[in-house]
Amino acid sequence: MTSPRPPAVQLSIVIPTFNERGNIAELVRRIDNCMGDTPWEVVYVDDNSPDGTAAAVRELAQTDGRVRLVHRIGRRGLSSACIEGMLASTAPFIAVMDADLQHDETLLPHMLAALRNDGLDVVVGSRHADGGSLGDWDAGRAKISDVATRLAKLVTQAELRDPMSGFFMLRREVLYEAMPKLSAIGFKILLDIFASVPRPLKFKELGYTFRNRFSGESKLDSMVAWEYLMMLLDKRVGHIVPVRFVPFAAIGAAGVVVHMIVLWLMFKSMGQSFAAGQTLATLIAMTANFFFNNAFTYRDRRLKGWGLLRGWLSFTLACSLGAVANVGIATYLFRENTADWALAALSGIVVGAVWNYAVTSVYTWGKPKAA
Ligand SMILES: Nc1nc2c(ncn2[C@@H]2O[C@H](COP(=O)(O)OP(=O)(O)O)[C@@H](O)[C@H]2O)c(=O)[nH]1
Ligand SMILES: [Mg+2]
Repeated sequence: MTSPRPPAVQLSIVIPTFNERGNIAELVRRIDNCMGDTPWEVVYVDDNSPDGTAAAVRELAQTDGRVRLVHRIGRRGLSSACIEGMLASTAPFIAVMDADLQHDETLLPHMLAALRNDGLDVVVGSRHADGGSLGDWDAGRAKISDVATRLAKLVTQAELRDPMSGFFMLRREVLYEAMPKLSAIGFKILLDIFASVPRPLKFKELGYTFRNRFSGESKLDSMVAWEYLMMLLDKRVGHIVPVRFVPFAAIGAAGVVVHMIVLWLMFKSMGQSFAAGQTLATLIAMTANFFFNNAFTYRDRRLKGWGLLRGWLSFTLACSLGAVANVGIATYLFRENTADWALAALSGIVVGAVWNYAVTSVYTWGKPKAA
Protein backbone atom coordinates (compact mmCIF):
# COMPACT_ATOMS: atom_id res chain seq x y z
CA MET A 1 0.00 0.00 0.00
CA THR A 2 1.35 3.42 -0.85
CA SER A 3 1.07 6.25 1.63
CA PRO A 4 -0.94 9.33 0.63
CA ARG A 5 1.15 11.91 -1.15
CA PRO A 6 1.48 15.32 0.49
CA PRO A 7 0.07 18.09 -1.72
CA ALA A 8 2.49 19.85 -4.09
CA VAL A 9 4.09 22.94 -2.60
CA GLN A 10 2.59 26.16 -3.98
CA LEU A 11 4.85 28.65 -2.25
CA SER A 12 8.58 28.36 -1.51
CA ILE A 13 9.70 30.92 1.05
CA VAL A 14 13.43 31.53 0.68
CA ILE A 15 15.12 32.88 3.80
CA PRO A 16 18.82 33.79 3.76
CA THR A 17 20.49 33.41 7.14
CA PHE A 18 23.71 34.38 8.80
CA ASN A 19 23.76 33.93 12.58
CA GLU A 20 19.99 33.69 12.98
CA ARG A 21 19.76 30.64 15.20
CA GLY A 22 17.33 32.25 17.63
CA ASN A 23 14.84 33.15 14.88
CA ILE A 24 14.53 29.88 12.96
CA ALA A 25 11.75 28.11 14.85
CA GLU A 26 9.80 31.26 15.74
CA LEU A 27 9.60 32.34 12.10
CA VAL A 28 8.29 28.94 10.97
CA ARG A 29 5.73 28.98 13.76
CA ARG A 30 4.49 32.40 12.68
CA ILE A 31 4.35 31.47 9.00
CA ASP A 32 2.39 28.36 9.92
CA ASN A 33 -0.11 30.53 11.80
CA CYS A 34 -0.97 32.66 8.80
CA MET A 35 -0.73 30.46 5.68
CA GLY A 36 -4.06 28.63 6.05
CA ASP A 37 -4.55 25.76 3.56
CA THR A 38 -1.83 26.79 1.12
CA PRO A 39 0.92 24.15 0.88
CA TRP A 40 4.20 25.97 1.56
CA GLU A 41 7.81 25.28 2.45
CA VAL A 42 10.63 27.38 3.81
CA VAL A 43 14.10 27.11 2.30
CA TYR A 44 16.73 28.47 4.68
CA VAL A 45 19.96 29.33 2.90
CA ASP A 46 22.72 29.48 5.48
CA ASP A 47 26.32 30.52 4.82
CA ASN A 48 27.71 28.22 7.49
CA SER A 49 26.94 30.65 10.34
CA PRO A 50 29.26 30.23 13.32
CA ASP A 51 26.29 30.32 15.71
CA GLY A 52 25.03 26.96 14.40
CA THR A 53 22.00 28.22 12.45
CA ALA A 54 22.29 25.34 9.98
CA ALA A 55 22.16 22.78 12.79
CA ALA A 56 19.05 24.48 14.18
CA VAL A 57 17.39 24.27 10.76
CA ARG A 58 18.29 20.57 10.38
CA GLU A 59 16.89 19.84 13.81
CA LEU A 60 13.62 21.58 13.00
CA ALA A 61 13.44 19.84 9.62
CA GLN A 62 13.47 16.50 11.45
CA THR A 63 10.10 17.36 12.99
CA ASP A 64 8.64 19.48 10.17
CA GLY A 65 8.90 18.33 6.55
CA ARG A 66 8.12 21.82 5.29
CA VAL A 67 11.50 23.07 6.47
CA ARG A 68 14.48 22.73 4.12
CA LEU A 69 18.10 23.81 4.17
CA VAL A 70 20.64 24.91 1.58
CA HIS A 71 23.94 24.92 3.43
CA ARG A 72 26.66 26.92 1.67
CA ILE A 73 30.22 26.49 2.84
CA GLY A 74 33.07 28.90 2.09
CA ARG A 75 30.87 31.63 0.63
CA ARG A 76 29.03 34.75 1.75
CA GLY A 77 26.48 37.01 0.10
CA LEU A 78 22.84 37.80 0.56
CA SER A 79 21.80 38.09 -3.10
CA SER A 80 23.58 34.95 -4.19
CA ALA A 81 22.06 33.07 -1.22
CA CYS A 82 18.56 34.14 -2.28
CA ILE A 83 19.17 33.08 -5.87
CA GLU A 84 20.48 29.66 -4.90
CA GLY A 85 17.56 29.12 -2.54
CA MET A 86 15.09 30.02 -5.29
CA LEU A 87 16.82 27.70 -7.75
CA ALA A 88 16.80 24.87 -5.21
CA SER A 89 13.01 25.03 -4.94
CA THR A 90 10.23 24.04 -7.35
CA ALA A 91 7.01 25.80 -6.28
CA PRO A 92 5.33 28.05 -8.88
CA PHE A 93 5.48 31.01 -6.47
CA ILE A 94 8.57 32.13 -4.57
CA ALA A 95 8.87 34.56 -1.66
CA VAL A 96 12.05 36.03 -0.24
CA MET A 97 12.13 37.33 3.31
CA ASP A 98 14.59 37.98 6.13
CA ALA A 99 14.97 35.60 9.04
CA ASP A 100 14.88 38.21 11.79
CA LEU A 101 11.09 38.74 11.80
CA GLN A 102 11.42 42.33 10.60
CA HIS A 103 9.23 41.43 7.63
CA ASP A 104 5.56 40.97 8.42
CA GLU A 105 4.76 37.33 7.56
CA THR A 106 0.99 38.01 7.67
CA LEU A 107 1.45 39.78 4.32
CA LEU A 108 2.42 36.47 2.64
CA PRO A 109 -1.13 35.20 1.92
CA HIS A 110 -2.11 38.62 0.55
CA MET A 111 0.93 38.69 -1.69
CA LEU A 112 0.08 35.23 -3.00
CA ALA A 113 -3.56 36.18 -3.64
CA ALA A 114 -2.46 39.30 -5.53
CA LEU A 115 -0.08 37.29 -7.73
CA ARG A 116 -2.73 34.71 -8.51
CA ASN A 117 -5.77 36.93 -8.95
CA ASP A 118 -4.32 40.06 -10.51
CA GLY A 119 -2.04 38.38 -13.06
CA LEU A 120 1.05 40.07 -11.62
CA ASP A 121 4.71 39.12 -11.94
CA VAL A 122 5.92 40.46 -8.59
CA VAL A 123 4.39 41.68 -5.34
CA VAL A 124 6.62 43.80 -3.13
CA GLY A 125 6.32 44.14 0.63
CA SER A 126 6.76 47.89 0.83
CA ARG A 127 7.68 50.24 3.66
CA HIS A 128 6.69 53.21 1.53
CA ALA A 129 3.32 52.13 0.07
CA ASP A 130 0.02 52.96 1.77
CA GLY A 131 -0.12 51.25 5.14
CA GLY A 132 3.66 50.81 5.21
CA SER A 133 6.26 52.38 7.48
CA LEU A 134 9.89 52.16 8.45
CA GLY A 135 8.93 51.47 12.06
CA ASP A 136 11.61 52.60 14.50
CA TRP A 137 14.18 53.87 12.01
CA ASP A 138 16.05 57.04 12.92
CA ALA A 139 16.19 60.01 10.55
CA GLY A 140 19.76 59.29 9.41
CA ARG A 141 19.03 55.74 8.32
CA ALA A 142 15.80 56.80 6.62
CA LYS A 143 17.72 59.48 4.68
CA ILE A 144 20.33 56.99 3.44
CA SER A 145 17.57 54.64 2.35
CA ASP A 146 15.91 57.54 0.55
CA VAL A 147 19.08 58.34 -1.43
CA ALA A 148 19.53 54.67 -2.33
CA THR A 149 15.92 54.54 -3.51
CA ARG A 150 16.49 57.51 -5.83
CA LEU A 151 19.66 55.94 -7.22
CA ALA A 152 17.63 52.86 -8.12
CA LYS A 153 16.11 54.92 -10.93
CA LEU A 154 19.44 54.58 -12.71
CA VAL A 155 18.79 50.93 -13.41
CA THR A 156 15.03 50.46 -13.63
CA GLN A 157 12.14 52.37 -15.12
CA ALA A 158 9.66 50.78 -12.72
CA GLU A 159 7.96 53.27 -10.43
CA LEU A 160 8.83 51.31 -7.31
CA ARG A 161 8.40 53.14 -4.04
CA ASP A 162 10.51 50.62 -2.14
CA PRO A 163 13.02 49.11 -4.59
CA MET A 164 15.36 48.37 -1.66
CA SER A 165 12.85 45.97 -0.09
CA GLY A 166 14.15 42.55 0.82
CA PHE A 167 10.60 41.20 1.13
CA PHE A 168 8.80 40.16 -2.05
CA MET A 169 7.08 37.35 -3.93
CA LEU A 170 7.25 36.45 -7.60
CA ARG A 171 6.19 33.93 -10.22
CA ARG A 172 8.93 31.40 -10.87
CA GLU A 173 9.11 32.32 -14.59
CA VAL A 174 10.26 35.82 -13.67
CA LEU A 175 13.35 34.38 -11.97
CA TYR A 176 14.40 32.57 -15.15
CA GLU A 177 13.80 35.67 -17.24
CA ALA A 178 16.13 37.60 -14.91
CA MET A 179 18.76 34.86 -14.55
CA PRO A 180 20.96 35.61 -17.60
CA LYS A 181 21.56 39.20 -16.50
CA LEU A 182 21.46 39.01 -12.70
CA SER A 183 24.46 40.60 -10.97
CA ALA A 184 24.01 38.68 -7.69
CA ILE A 185 26.24 41.28 -6.03
CA GLY A 186 25.38 42.71 -2.64
CA PHE A 187 22.07 42.92 -0.85
CA LYS A 188 19.50 44.25 -3.27
CA ILE A 189 18.16 41.22 -5.03
CA LEU A 190 14.73 42.74 -5.81
CA LEU A 191 16.24 45.69 -7.65
CA ASP A 192 18.63 43.35 -9.41
CA ILE A 193 15.65 41.34 -10.68
CA PHE A 194 13.77 44.43 -11.86
CA ALA A 195 16.86 45.67 -13.68
CA SER A 196 17.57 42.28 -15.25
CA VAL A 197 14.23 41.25 -16.76
CA PRO A 198 14.18 42.69 -20.28
CA ARG A 199 10.51 43.78 -20.12
CA PRO A 200 8.53 45.97 -17.72
CA LEU A 201 7.30 43.79 -14.86
CA LYS A 202 3.69 43.89 -13.70
CA PHE A 203 3.91 44.55 -9.99
CA LYS A 204 2.13 45.86 -6.95
CA GLU A 205 3.39 47.12 -3.59
CA LEU A 206 1.68 46.12 -0.37
CA GLY A 207 2.43 48.24 2.68
CA TYR A 208 3.70 46.79 5.95
CA THR A 209 5.47 48.12 9.02
CA PHE A 210 9.11 47.17 9.34
CA ARG A 211 9.52 45.55 12.77
CA ASN A 212 12.44 45.38 15.13
CA ARG A 213 14.74 42.42 14.98
CA PHE A 214 13.54 39.46 17.08
CA SER A 215 16.89 37.89 18.00
CA GLY A 216 20.53 38.42 16.96
CA GLU A 217 22.27 41.36 15.29
CA SER A 218 22.22 43.14 11.94
CA LYS A 219 24.91 42.06 9.47
CA LEU A 220 24.82 45.26 7.50
CA ASP A 221 27.86 47.49 7.82
CA SER A 222 29.01 50.61 6.01
CA MET A 223 30.24 48.50 3.10
CA VAL A 224 26.68 47.84 2.03
CA ALA A 225 26.74 51.22 0.31
CA TRP A 226 29.81 50.15 -1.63
CA GLU A 227 28.23 46.85 -2.68
CA TYR A 228 25.12 48.73 -3.76
CA LEU A 229 27.18 51.04 -5.98
CA MET A 230 28.98 48.04 -7.47
CA MET A 231 25.63 46.49 -8.31
CA LEU A 232 24.37 49.70 -9.96
CA LEU A 233 27.65 49.96 -11.87
CA ASP A 234 27.42 46.35 -13.01
CA LYS A 235 23.94 47.01 -14.33
CA ARG A 236 25.13 50.11 -16.25
CA VAL A 237 28.52 49.00 -17.61
CA GLY A 238 28.74 45.27 -16.80
CA HIS A 239 27.96 44.35 -20.41
CA ILE A 240 30.98 46.39 -21.61
CA VAL A 241 33.68 45.64 -19.01
CA PRO A 242 33.72 43.31 -16.01
CA VAL A 243 32.45 45.45 -13.14
CA ARG A 244 35.46 44.75 -10.95
CA PHE A 245 37.76 46.26 -13.56
CA VAL A 246 36.35 49.72 -12.80
CA PRO A 247 37.47 49.94 -9.14
CA PHE A 248 40.64 48.01 -10.05
CA ALA A 249 41.59 50.65 -12.64
CA ALA A 250 40.62 53.52 -10.31
CA ILE A 251 42.78 52.09 -7.53
CA GLY A 252 45.58 51.61 -10.08
CA ALA A 253 45.32 55.30 -11.02
CA ALA A 254 45.43 56.28 -7.35
CA GLY A 255 48.51 54.05 -7.07
CA VAL A 256 50.30 56.28 -9.58
CA VAL A 257 49.74 59.22 -7.26
CA VAL A 258 51.11 57.24 -4.29
CA HIS A 259 54.10 56.29 -6.42
CA MET A 260 54.84 59.90 -7.33
CA ILE A 261 54.59 61.10 -3.75
CA VAL A 262 57.00 58.44 -2.45
CA LEU A 263 59.39 59.05 -5.32
CA TRP A 264 59.32 62.79 -4.71
CA LEU A 265 59.98 62.33 -1.00
CA MET A 266 62.91 59.95 -1.57
CA PHE A 267 64.52 61.54 -4.62
CA LYS A 268 63.80 65.23 -4.28
CA SER A 269 63.32 65.76 -0.62
CA MET A 270 65.63 63.18 0.99
CA GLY A 271 68.33 63.17 -1.67
CA GLN A 272 68.28 59.41 -2.37
CA SER A 273 69.17 58.04 -5.80
CA PHE A 274 66.42 57.92 -8.45
CA ALA A 275 66.71 54.13 -8.70
CA ALA A 276 66.25 53.69 -4.95
CA GLY A 277 63.30 56.09 -4.95
CA GLN A 278 61.69 54.41 -7.93
CA THR A 279 62.12 50.94 -6.40
CA LEU A 280 60.63 51.88 -3.06
CA ALA A 281 57.81 53.87 -4.71
CA THR A 282 56.92 50.86 -6.88
CA LEU A 283 56.88 48.55 -3.89
CA ILE A 284 54.76 50.85 -1.77
CA ALA A 285 52.30 51.64 -4.59
CA MET A 286 51.87 47.92 -5.37
CA THR A 287 51.35 47.09 -1.71
CA ALA A 288 48.80 49.89 -1.28
CA ASN A 289 46.99 48.75 -4.42
CA PHE A 290 46.91 45.20 -3.16
CA PHE A 291 45.31 46.18 0.14
CA PHE A 292 42.79 48.55 -1.44
CA ASN A 293 41.74 45.96 -4.00
CA ASN A 294 41.45 43.40 -1.24
CA ALA A 295 39.23 45.73 0.80
CA PHE A 296 37.03 47.01 -2.04
CA THR A 297 37.27 45.30 -5.43
CA TYR A 298 37.35 41.79 -3.98
CA ARG A 299 35.57 42.49 -0.73
CA ASP A 300 33.47 39.34 -1.08
CA ARG A 301 36.64 37.23 -1.54
CA ARG A 302 38.76 39.10 0.99
CA LEU A 303 42.04 37.43 1.87
CA LYS A 304 42.93 37.15 5.53
CA GLY A 305 45.75 35.82 7.72
CA TRP A 306 48.42 33.92 5.76
CA GLY A 307 46.30 34.31 2.65
CA LEU A 308 47.28 37.98 2.70
CA LEU A 309 50.97 37.16 2.36
CA ARG A 310 50.37 34.68 -0.45
CA GLY A 311 48.02 37.15 -2.14
CA TRP A 312 50.50 40.01 -1.82
CA LEU A 313 53.27 37.88 -3.33
CA SER A 314 51.18 36.81 -6.31
CA PHE A 315 49.90 40.37 -6.76
CA THR A 316 53.36 41.96 -6.84
CA LEU A 317 54.66 39.21 -9.12
CA ALA A 318 51.77 39.63 -11.56
CA CYS A 319 52.06 43.42 -11.53
CA SER A 320 55.81 43.26 -12.11
CA LEU A 321 55.22 41.21 -15.25
CA GLY A 322 52.47 43.69 -16.16
CA ALA A 323 54.98 46.52 -15.86
CA VAL A 324 57.42 44.68 -18.16
CA ALA A 325 54.65 44.22 -20.73
CA ASN A 326 53.65 47.86 -20.34
CA VAL A 327 57.15 49.20 -20.95
CA GLY A 328 57.85 46.70 -23.75
CA ILE A 329 54.74 47.57 -25.72
CA ALA A 330 55.03 51.31 -25.16
CA THR A 331 58.69 51.28 -26.25
CA TYR A 332 57.88 49.25 -29.36
CA LEU A 333 55.04 51.62 -30.37
CA PHE A 334 57.19 54.65 -29.63
CA ARG A 335 59.91 53.31 -31.92
CA GLU A 336 57.37 52.83 -34.71
CA ASN A 337 56.03 56.38 -34.40
CA THR A 338 57.84 58.78 -32.08
CA ALA A 339 55.26 61.54 -32.65
CA ASP A 340 52.56 59.52 -30.89
CA TRP A 341 54.50 59.19 -27.65
CA ALA A 342 51.47 59.76 -25.42
CA LEU A 343 49.41 57.18 -27.29
CA ALA A 344 52.30 54.72 -27.02
CA ALA A 345 52.49 55.29 -23.25
CA LEU A 346 48.73 54.96 -22.86
CA SER A 347 48.65 51.71 -24.86
CA GLY A 348 51.36 50.30 -22.61
CA ILE A 349 49.37 51.31 -19.53
CA VAL A 350 46.13 49.77 -20.81
CA VAL A 351 47.80 46.48 -21.73
CA GLY A 352 49.56 46.40 -18.35
CA ALA A 353 46.33 47.16 -16.47
CA VAL A 354 44.32 44.51 -18.31
CA TRP A 355 47.08 41.97 -17.71
CA ASN A 356 47.26 42.85 -14.00
CA TYR A 357 43.50 42.61 -13.68
CA ALA A 358 43.17 39.33 -15.56
CA VAL A 359 46.02 37.57 -13.78
CA THR A 360 45.27 38.75 -10.25
CA SER A 361 41.55 37.99 -10.63
CA VAL A 362 42.53 34.34 -11.12
CA TYR A 363 45.74 33.90 -9.10
CA THR A 364 45.33 36.38 -6.24
CA TRP A 365 41.56 36.46 -5.69
CA GLY A 366 40.49 33.35 -7.58
CA LYS A 367 38.00 31.03 -5.94
CA PRO A 368 39.71 28.67 -3.48
CA LYS A 369 39.68 25.01 -4.56
CA ALA A 370 38.07 23.85 -1.34
CA ALA A 371 36.32 25.67 1.45
N1 LIG B 1 22.99 33.48 3.58
C1 LIG B 1 23.30 34.74 3.96
N2 LIG B 1 22.39 35.49 4.60
C2 LIG B 1 22.74 36.74 4.98
C3 LIG B 1 24.02 37.30 4.72
N3 LIG B 1 24.05 38.56 5.21
C4 LIG B 1 22.85 38.79 5.78
N4 LIG B 1 22.05 37.69 5.64
C5 LIG B 1 20.64 37.53 6.07
O1 LIG B 1 19.90 38.49 5.37
C6 LIG B 1 18.84 38.99 6.17
C7 LIG B 1 18.95 40.51 6.30
O2 LIG B 1 20.11 40.85 7.02
P1 LIG B 1 20.06 41.81 8.27
O3 LIG B 1 21.37 41.70 8.96
O4 LIG B 1 18.83 41.57 9.08
O5 LIG B 1 19.95 43.22 7.55
P2 LIG B 1 19.14 44.52 8.09
O6 LIG B 1 17.73 44.08 8.33
O7 LIG B 1 19.24 45.51 6.98
O8 LIG B 1 19.86 44.92 9.34
C8 LIG B 1 18.94 38.26 7.50
O9 LIG B 1 18.06 37.15 7.46
C9 LIG B 1 20.39 37.83 7.52
O10 LIG B 1 20.60 36.69 8.32
C10 LIG B 1 24.98 36.47 4.02
O11 LIG B 1 26.11 36.86 3.73
N5 LIG B 1 24.55 35.20 3.67
MG1 LIG C 1 17.15 42.62 9.38
